[in-house]
Amino acid sequence: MNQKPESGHPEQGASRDREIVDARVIVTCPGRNFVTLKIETRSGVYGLGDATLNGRELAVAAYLQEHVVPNLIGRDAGRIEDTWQFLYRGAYWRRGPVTMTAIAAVDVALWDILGKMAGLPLYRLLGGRSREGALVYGHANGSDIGEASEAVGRFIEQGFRAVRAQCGVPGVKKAYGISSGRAYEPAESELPVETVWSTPKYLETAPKLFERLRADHGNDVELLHDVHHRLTPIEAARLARDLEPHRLFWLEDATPAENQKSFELIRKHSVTPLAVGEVFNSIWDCKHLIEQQLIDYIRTTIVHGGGITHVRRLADFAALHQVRTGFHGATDLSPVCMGAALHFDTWVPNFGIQEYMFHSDETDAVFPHDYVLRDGRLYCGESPGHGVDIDEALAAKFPYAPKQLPVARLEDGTMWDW
Ligand code: GCO
Ligand code: MG
Repeated sequence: MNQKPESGHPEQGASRDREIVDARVIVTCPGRNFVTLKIETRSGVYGLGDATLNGRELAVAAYLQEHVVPNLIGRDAGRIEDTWQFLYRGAYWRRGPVTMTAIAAVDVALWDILGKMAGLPLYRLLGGRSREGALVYGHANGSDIGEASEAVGRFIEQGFRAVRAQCGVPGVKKAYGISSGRAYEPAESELPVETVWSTPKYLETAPKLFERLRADHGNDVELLHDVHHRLTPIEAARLARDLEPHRLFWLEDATPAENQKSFELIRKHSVTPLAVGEVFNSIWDCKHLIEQQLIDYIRTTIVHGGGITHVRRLADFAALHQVRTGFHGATDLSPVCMGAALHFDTWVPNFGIQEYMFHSDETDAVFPHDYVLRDGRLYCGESPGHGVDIDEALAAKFPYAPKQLPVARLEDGTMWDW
């Protein structure tokens, strides 16, 4: 890869400093698995990128180790766009969650290096502040409606202005999003847990949950709900219409979105705002949804959407169609992704909301960071780059443990969407 500047080139010294001399994939499991890419330059400045894909961590680690890292050594870390184009076009087998998560890890690490070399926090490199803090939503859940309402109350007491609410469904053994004590962590076993799903029972319960939440907590708190891809378009339209009186901030993943046109059916029947995209990995997964204004929030985040370089294009395209960002931010996205996302949230003009689930204390110790939660908003720090580091010695103490996400079947055994 001929990137060496001609002798006497004005940039010669600087670009030598930016030369990538090492890139390492760090897999650690402080309570759950994370994959991190660390790119080091000749100057000693290094950058970090999150490469975690829940349940498929080693696929991304191998993609990086075998197919990306050898191409990075000797490159100019300052050529962020060119590296992105090289990794995207050069993959030949374009897009997909593994490829785009690997590209994202490189991209974020290079933006982190740029910030550190420039002595600027990432949001300054993107265009400066559009807001002080990023409105966040927490995850409240309960085994039944009463417990869920109590959990929502606790988040309101902690200062959250927006809360996602999920509750158990009578007759459904393991409904989505219901934690057993500690923070909800779906990847709980080496092989997928098989769960049984009943849409009729769910459609009976969900409207009652939000009727109760509005009765208990009033209209000021923003309420969100995640269907997690489980309804057909017409069922999603029914739920969105049934929830209209409760004025949700958004209804998420109402139906699987490979068929982007299916959202036209939901839109025709309801004004409940719609969010989708945590499983998307490129602008092409949501182009129709956005340009036809079939959704209100796009959830595709930095770690799975090809990094800052691609998600910035996606956010700008969304802005043209009055669609706002609502980044995915579950515990299976590392603090490195959260750090980069918060800088993006601080800059992006069409910001909507940021999902925020508390990481475990072990995770926070492995990934020291400078972002802080205050009065229902997350504030990125002023450190150069994205403000998140990794304690490699501590990370080494948490070996990888194979974990996969659950699967779901209908009561008659039909394979369904988890
Ligand atoms: C969310 C997501 C998570 C996912 C998890 C998968 O809205 O935060 O739906 O709950 O299930 O990120 O790894
Ligand atoms: Mg979700």
